[in-house]
Amino acid sequence: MAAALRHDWQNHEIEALFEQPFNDLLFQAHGVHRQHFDPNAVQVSTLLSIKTGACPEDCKYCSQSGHYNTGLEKEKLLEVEKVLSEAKAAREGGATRFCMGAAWKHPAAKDFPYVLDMVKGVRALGLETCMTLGQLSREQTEALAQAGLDYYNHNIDTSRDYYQHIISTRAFDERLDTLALVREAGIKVCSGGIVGMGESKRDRIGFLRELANLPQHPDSVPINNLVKIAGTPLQNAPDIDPFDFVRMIAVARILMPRSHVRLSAGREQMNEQLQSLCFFAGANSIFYGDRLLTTSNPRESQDMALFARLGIHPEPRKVSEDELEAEFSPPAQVSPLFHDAAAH
Ligand code: SAM
Ligand code: DTB
Ligand code: SF4
Repeated sequence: MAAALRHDWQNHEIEALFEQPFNDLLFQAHGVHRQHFDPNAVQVSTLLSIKTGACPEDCKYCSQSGHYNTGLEKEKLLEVEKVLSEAKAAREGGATRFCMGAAWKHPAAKDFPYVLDMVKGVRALGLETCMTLGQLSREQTEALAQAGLDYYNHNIDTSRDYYQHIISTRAFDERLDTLALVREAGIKVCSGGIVGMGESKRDRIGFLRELANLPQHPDSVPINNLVKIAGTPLQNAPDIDPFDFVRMIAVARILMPRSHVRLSAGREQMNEQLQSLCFFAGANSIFYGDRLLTTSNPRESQDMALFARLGIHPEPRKVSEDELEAEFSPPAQVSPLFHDAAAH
């Protein structure tokens, strides 16, 4: 029988997981993974930046912060129609979730009705919806839930102690406040962070401990490997040892056995062998599509080929109860990912 979920992890226990020999850690993580998931299924999400650049926050890793000169061209909030045509293309490509990100500290009242229309429109296409818009008020979380938003992404990014070295324009606890509002509104939580920002091993432990000890584990946990952006204070951050990156995935899997752990930004800088180790260690979600928000991602055809070589298939989208009640049938998804993987 699967062990009960824990929310009382101590630093020394997490440290002991990390300190195990690599093979022991991977064996344990993969065992946990198999207890809870099909080990050959990977959830596939596509990202779109719906409002780019000129962000008032000073996150030291980000191409979109207005505090640094990264040469990024800023863009106003995209038209709803444009977002829907991108979502359609993502669906045709085989994605089951569409994640929309905006470079805001928090959404402004004038933009919010458009954001709600995006949620409704993307959902009507038969895709799961995810938004990441910064800090939210209770009214906003409730309106998003009402519009049918499935997931809200709001990363804690690193340990509580290291946070102030990475972002000075907001406090760690404000992130937790928004996460609590998202949960209370009944929206699924997506929260994770970044490694490779010069953080210590202790910070990596503290970061995962913070997520695992939330009252409820995030449904989705993105682990990003820093994409170094010229012009940001972290442009020359030291690379994380690739085996330590795999260890992060493995420990996240053990601490949060039922959450999807996403191998997120930074895949383009990883070879396929490293990515497959991450899948073995318990990663079961990726960002799929040639672009992340402002940087590039492996080409779709490359990911399809990798899935096929590994015998991995995309995880089918779960149809929600209200959709079933409305006898909604999502458009038949002729997923090239699935067909390619099945052909091998
Ligand atoms: N502005 C909103 C916020 O910060 O909550 C949403 C968008 S923001 C770009 C979403 C997440 O993307 C960040 O929390 C961070 O974890 C990740 N991210 C941003 N830039 C990154 C980079 N250069 N490398 C890796 N991850 C990055
Ligand atoms: C997350 O954890 N990673 C995504 C998503 N949530 C919004 C963003 C990655 C951004 C990578 C850098 C860029 O493309 O700007
Ligand atoms: Fe703004 Fe989000 Fe980038 Fe921070 S991570 S600068 S909040 S877009």
